[in-house]
Amino acid sequence: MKTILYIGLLVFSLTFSIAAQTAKTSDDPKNTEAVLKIVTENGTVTELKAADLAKLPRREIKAKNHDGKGTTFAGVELREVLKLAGVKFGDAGKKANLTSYLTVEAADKYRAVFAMIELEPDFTDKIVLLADTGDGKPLSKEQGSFRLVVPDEKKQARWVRQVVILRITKI
Ligand SMILES: Nc1nc2c(c(=O)[nH]1)N[C@H]1C(S)=C(S)[C@@H](COP(=O)(O)O)O[C@H]1N2
Ligand SMILES: [Mo]
Repeated sequence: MKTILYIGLLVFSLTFSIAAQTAKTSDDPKNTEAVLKIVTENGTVTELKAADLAKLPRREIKAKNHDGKGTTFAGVELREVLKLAGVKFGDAGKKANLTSYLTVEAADKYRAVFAMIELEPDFTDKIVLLADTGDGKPLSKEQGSFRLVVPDEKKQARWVRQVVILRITKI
């Protein structure tokens, strides 16, 4: 009897916490919720909202998916997102960017690193896009609100889905 009561209580509290989670992450028309966090090398946390990202220049790129299908992704360049947290590129930043790296962290704990210098336009034309649409439609639930698209790579392992944290570390 006691066990049934405990299980009942567990199910109840689980349902309740799931409901609370959903309420927190549901589509808010006012875009007041943080959608992405940037942690810079000194530990400063910048919480970005959808409205912050909406102000950035958008870019479209055609790339081949993991399944070999061509898709037109759209979103903002990762470099531009990092600038919102005060990260510098070009003359003001490239020296520091030579000795730091970016860890892109996903909701499922998947992670991939980029050397910051890979995002430096003086060094490379490489595109690292933080995409939010594919062929004009929002990304699937599995891909998350944002996924990286790195069109010039032979493997899609750094196309991190469900990006939630961008973390910069000094070597
Ligand atoms: N969050 C997250 N992103 C991820 C992965 C993952 O397991 N979790 N797998 C990576 C790997 S190894 C590949 S090949 C691609 C697969 O891309 P797809 O989702 O378009 O099939 O996603 C990458 N991004
Ligand atoms: Mo992969």
